[in-house]
Amino acid sequence: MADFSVRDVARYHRDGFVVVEGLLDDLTRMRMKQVLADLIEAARGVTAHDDVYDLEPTHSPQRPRVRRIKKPHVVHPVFAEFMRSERLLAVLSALLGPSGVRLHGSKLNLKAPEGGSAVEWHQDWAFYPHTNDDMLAVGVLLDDATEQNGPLMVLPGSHRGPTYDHHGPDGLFCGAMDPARDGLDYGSATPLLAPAGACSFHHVRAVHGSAQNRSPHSRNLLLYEFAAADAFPLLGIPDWADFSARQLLGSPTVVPRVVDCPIRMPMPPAARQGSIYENQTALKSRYFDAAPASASQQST
Ligand SMILES: O=C(O)CCC(=O)C(=O)O
Repeated sequence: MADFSVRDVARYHRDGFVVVEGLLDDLTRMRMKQVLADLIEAARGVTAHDDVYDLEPTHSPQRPRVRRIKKPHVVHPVFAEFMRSERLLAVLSALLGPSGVRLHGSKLNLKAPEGGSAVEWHQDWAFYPHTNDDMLAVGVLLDDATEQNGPLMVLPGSHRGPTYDHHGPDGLFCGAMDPARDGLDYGSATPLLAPAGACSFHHVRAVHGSAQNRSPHSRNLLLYEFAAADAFPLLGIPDWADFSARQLLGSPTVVPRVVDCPIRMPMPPAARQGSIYENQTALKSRYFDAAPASASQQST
């Protein structure tokens, strides 16, 4: 069982992130990696982004390159089981407070060796503002996170700052901050380096991003987004049954807790929707190198 202490909770509130080693046991991690390998193999027959796959620009049937598995908790039970594990829920409860815990969403971001895509600086809060900001993302390391393989990086303390503009020059939401405009010292970001099996927890307002994978090893990161049960989405609840089914801890409520937080709405929507990678193609001044382009690129 992983070590998680009151000091970790304090560190999370101070820095906007914390890393807990050993939360995911090796056996489950190996099962997840096998499921992932099978999904990548099956992507040989996929030519365009769909409900499961977001593809790298360099993807081809001969050399399948997947950038993201969408909603892994729906795609395979191994990913649904871990998010309900007692050890993970105990940490979430300590970080999100007494109202309970609701899953907001999940994704599995893949960075293939030598070139897996970068993710530009952003705040998750800019995508899905809620009535309060007791929300976070858990990054489950399926592989070691190293300096070279494009680890998640977070600007410490940024979760207590403004909500930055994530709109492009055309006025549409683009899911990325403009490094030429924001004046932040991105060089001071902390890379969340840890051995496989560790989990990182970053606050929904923390500024974060990650570079291309420059190593010969894969960097596969399973992400779950969680909210306090009394945080309600400002963009609305299209399906109450689904919303309720995603509550993993605590009693159901119809009473949102409302807290004064800096909010920007992700409107009008991005020109290229589907995933953050697609949204961010609208950004003019990138901080990280873009993935190499390819004629086989197709978007949904
Ligand atoms: O995969 C990564 O390194 C970053 C992912 C991320 O921040 C996101 O998908 O919102």
